Amino acid sequence: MSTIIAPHGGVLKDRLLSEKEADSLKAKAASYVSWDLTERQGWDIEMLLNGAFSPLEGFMNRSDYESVVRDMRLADKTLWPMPITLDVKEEFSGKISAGAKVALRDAEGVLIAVMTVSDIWKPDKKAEAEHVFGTTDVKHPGVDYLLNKSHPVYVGGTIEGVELPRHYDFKQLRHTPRDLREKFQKNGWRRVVAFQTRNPMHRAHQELTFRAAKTSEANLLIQPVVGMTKPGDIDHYSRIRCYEHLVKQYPEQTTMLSLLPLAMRMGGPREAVWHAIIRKNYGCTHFIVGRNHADPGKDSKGNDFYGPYDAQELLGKHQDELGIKMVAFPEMVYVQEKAEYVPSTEIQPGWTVLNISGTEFRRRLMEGLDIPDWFSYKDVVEELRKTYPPRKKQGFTVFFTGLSGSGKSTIANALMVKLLEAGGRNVTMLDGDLVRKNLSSELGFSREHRDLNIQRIGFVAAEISKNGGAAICAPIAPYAQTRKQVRETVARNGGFIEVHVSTPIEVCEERDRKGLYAKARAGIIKEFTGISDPYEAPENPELVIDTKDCTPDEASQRILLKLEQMGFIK
Ligand code: PPS
Repeated sequence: MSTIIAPHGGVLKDRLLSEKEADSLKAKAASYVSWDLTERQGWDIEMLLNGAFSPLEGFMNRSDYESVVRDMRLADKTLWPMPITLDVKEEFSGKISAGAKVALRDAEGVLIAVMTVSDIWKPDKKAEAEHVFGTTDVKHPGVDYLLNKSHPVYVGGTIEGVELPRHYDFKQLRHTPRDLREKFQKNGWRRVVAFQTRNPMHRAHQELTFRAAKTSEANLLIQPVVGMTKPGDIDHYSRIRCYEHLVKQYPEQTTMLSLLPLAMRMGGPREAVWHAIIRKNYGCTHFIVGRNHADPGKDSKGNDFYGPYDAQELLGKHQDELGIKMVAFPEMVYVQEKAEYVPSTEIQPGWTVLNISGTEFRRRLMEGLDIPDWFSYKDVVEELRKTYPPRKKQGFTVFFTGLSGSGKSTIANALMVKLLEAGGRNVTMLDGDLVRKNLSSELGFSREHRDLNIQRIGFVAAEISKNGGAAICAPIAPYAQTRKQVRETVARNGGFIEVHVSTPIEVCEERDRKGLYAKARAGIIKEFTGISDPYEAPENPELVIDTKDCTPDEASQRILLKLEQMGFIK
């Protein structure tokens, strides 16, 4: 572990042991109790070990935590806005006490660090959410994580690092604060302005960062977040390929791209102060804060959690104390008459301002529509088109739901044949009976088992859709919540079309092709859907088909038309 003093950036404390010390600690750690780090803890520990969270020396103890939550300061009054805590299961906390050593391991069991426990406590998470994020609304991703995903007990203590978490991708773009400080020094970069991003960068971002570098007479560090960002964001692989194209747009030797292994909390103003501290640790002298920095989106009433410039305001108050300068920028917009980008604050009456929102940009990608040159660069758009192919090239799932005997399988089979006839995609059938024979043979019909069955179908369908195929699922799937989960999983990377086969129970029972209804009425089959078990009809399916009124041919034709209308088939 070392303390580095560089020309700028101030004191930096990293928490990594020398190779020899690490080897000896590894041997001792075999007898320590182990905690497997969660994904977020994995990112946090990387930033603790490499010094990006300096002056923190480990996961916060109780007094630092309480002081940070309340006052944005560590117990010794050093400015630090974000709690960095190790949350563990109650059961695990029972195995340790103050003074204990805990081996912190990654998901594969690799020893990353050893923690010397100082405190164990149960936090008031609602109060934490209220103070840190200004809300307890779980629409806020930081609050949702805190209240719904993190474990109930916090453990504080210093850490000694054995090795940094391993990454196998984009290795040449990963640098520790020490690496970057050394690079800046070697390149003679005396002033460095950092730009943080979790989105692809287009011309407006290039213009903004270029201007920021010019006005602050500094070199530019583009530092995209590759840890956790806002749920639904574009994956970092695609983004980084885009940034690699974009850096070519700056004058040579002026700009550098480096990845930031940070787990964001989307905490707006507090998060901006935190990011500035991190940038100072990486050796930067300036930090760009634009509109809606680290913005969590809308709350459950549709209102903004924070004002667009709240982050700038809070960091503005603290920049002198931190010793890093904020470069505040308004939004950049394209003015048609001038054929250039200007800050939105400089727009003159009569100018035609062009803009494409994120949602509109996605729509254009999905539908394979034109994206104008004034908005982005050809290479960047091409890269994104690979990640977001137009709908006709995307995979999809047709998910039938309905009672036993409603006609799901018959329509599903007719649809499969028609899709095969049309060609262009591999088609996979996940019929209820078929799945229960091959994938879920050990499951019964309790709610728990039915949910598990549907989750498995959803998992397979999502993989098929992600890889461009067509999955046809035809289980009963009686529970709305489970169907919703499947929709969310599939829709991340493909189309989802829910078809409610709404044939009334009397008709299903009258058909009783498998003789199951008779057995259910006689009590021979228990928990039978529609008779002795619930069926929750979908509220907003893409299609409702009652087989009383139409033939399988007509029904499958209606689904084809729907797929065509949605753009999945030509
Ligand atoms: S679920 O609820 O989605 O997991 O059900 P699924 O996997 O589609 O299985 C339904 C088929 O299993 C037969 N079967 C039963 N259905 C409902 N309730 C009970 N108790 C039951 N026991 C056996 C039935 O043949 C279903 O097939 P389909 O094709 O729907 O008629």
